[in-house]
Amino acid sequence: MTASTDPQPLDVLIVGAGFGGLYMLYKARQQGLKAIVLEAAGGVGGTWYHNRYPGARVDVQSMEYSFGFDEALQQEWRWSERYAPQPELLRYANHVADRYGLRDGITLNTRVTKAHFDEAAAGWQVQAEDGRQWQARFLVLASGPLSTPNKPSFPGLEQFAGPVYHTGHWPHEPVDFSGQRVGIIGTGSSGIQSIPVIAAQARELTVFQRTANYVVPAHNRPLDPAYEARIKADYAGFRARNRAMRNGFGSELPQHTVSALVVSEQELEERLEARWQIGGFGFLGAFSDLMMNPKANALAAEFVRRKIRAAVKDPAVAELLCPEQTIGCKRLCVANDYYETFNQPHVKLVDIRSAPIERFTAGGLISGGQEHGFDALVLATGFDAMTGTLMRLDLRGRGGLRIQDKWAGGPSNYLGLTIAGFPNLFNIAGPGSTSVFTNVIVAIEHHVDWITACIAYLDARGCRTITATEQAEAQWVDYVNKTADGTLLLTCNSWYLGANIPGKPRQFMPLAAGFPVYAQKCAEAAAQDYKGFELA
Ligand code: NA7
Repeated sequence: MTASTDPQPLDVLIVGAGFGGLYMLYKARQQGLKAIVLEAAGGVGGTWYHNRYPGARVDVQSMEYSFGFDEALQQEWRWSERYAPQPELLRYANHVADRYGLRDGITLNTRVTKAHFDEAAAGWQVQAEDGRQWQARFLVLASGPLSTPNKPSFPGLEQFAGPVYHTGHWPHEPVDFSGQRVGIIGTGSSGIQSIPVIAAQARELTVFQRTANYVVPAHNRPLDPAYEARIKADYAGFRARNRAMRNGFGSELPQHTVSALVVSEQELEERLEARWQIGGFGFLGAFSDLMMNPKANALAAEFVRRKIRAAVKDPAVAELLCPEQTIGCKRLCVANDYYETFNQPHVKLVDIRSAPIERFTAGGLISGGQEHGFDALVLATGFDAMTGTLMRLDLRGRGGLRIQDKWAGGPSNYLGLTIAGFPNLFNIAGPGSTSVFTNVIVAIEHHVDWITACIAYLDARGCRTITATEQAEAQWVDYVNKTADGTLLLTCNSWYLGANIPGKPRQFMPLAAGFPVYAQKCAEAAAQDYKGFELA
């Protein structure tokens, strides 16, 4: 790379203006560091900028899925619903950018394509798609674990004459499906949230399902003012209690320590029903062993299948909607009215597992020898998760080491934050950390606090670089793998495992140890003068 556009090297260059990048910029500036954010999109908000499909909303409750770093912010901001819808989350991201004066540090419409470590300068040379360049001591990748949409190469898709939308890259102009026949492929969280909303608009909706998924009710509703007032009376305490939870949220629900296998049939039913009535991810916490013991898991799975059979009038459709895999192995979906949508006469379910998609035509697709016609297509086919965005970047560490070579067999890093051979680089909410298993804002705040404390430590000691050692990294990868080994998370084809992307190495990417254990390990490494790192 040649000379920098800005001759003054930055302290910190941050990639991505989602919640991770926004908080990183705020915190770096608070610490007196010269920092900027480069963002490929035309606005801030990351996930909530791109995922504007009908029905998009967060699956962690709004009072929890929000920043806790500033008491004034959390007191003043008001969520309208139990689970905030996408437009409100985007407004929140914009509010954060404005409130803390972050805009002048964010360059939009700037896709970083190259980042090379420069040994002589002990820093990073970063280049955007259009050739602009920057130099920075530290590079922070806040590009998100779910930011590269997965667009499968269906045979003949280019033949299809109508518009094709991806839920993770939804247009900014309103999309009106009124009077149209719509086809949708994919029944993960995005498909499941959008299907009831698209069904309410479209003349006909055909859902192409490869794997049925478990959906627990969201019971979404306007936020109860009494609940809001109670949380805000001690928001700091609420945040602390949530940080002590395995997933960084859900402290309002009692922790069950009982096995599903030791209770009576009646008690089993009552406890699962009570959690079903509450709604949300807490369903899997109804018993202590639902995610550890296959027999316990099967009882919860069968409970949900009974709910599906009760909700869906056509028994054949109900059977198709009943998932077979372990419940909770793929991410549980939290939504309103999903199963009931299939009772509407204009909503059709097509099983593309038994009748795979053969090819697209100008007016639809052919599966199992049968043509299904539609005017518009929605791909709710998910993301090249956790590693997809980094692996598309020309990212090179010491000695020109390419991330594509380093991670050819799957991601490896230390503490989920730093990569051996890539000095002064930090990754927020990426693989090897609790990331997507946590309320991701808790994960982000923890990572940013750790990174900025690390930079302060280095500066105080006059150190120019920090690099994870190969040995510490190997031990960490081993720990991440072992933590997943004891669970049911390896029993299905999930995006956590990379199984949704053909050819992607199968490796369980997030850390399943739980947030408190993870945070403690990160704190211990820091407290022991950055154990597992080389400081120079
Ligand atoms: P997901 O959860 O990865 O769901 C993608 C869906 O698309 C899922 O039903 C897939 O079926 C289906 N899919 C993917 N590729 C294909 C092909 N080639 N053919 C047919 N069907 C396919 O993505 P989401 O966007 O819904 O959610 C991602 C996360 O965002 C979510 O977990 C929350 O954390 C927020 P499969 O199950 O692979 O058979």
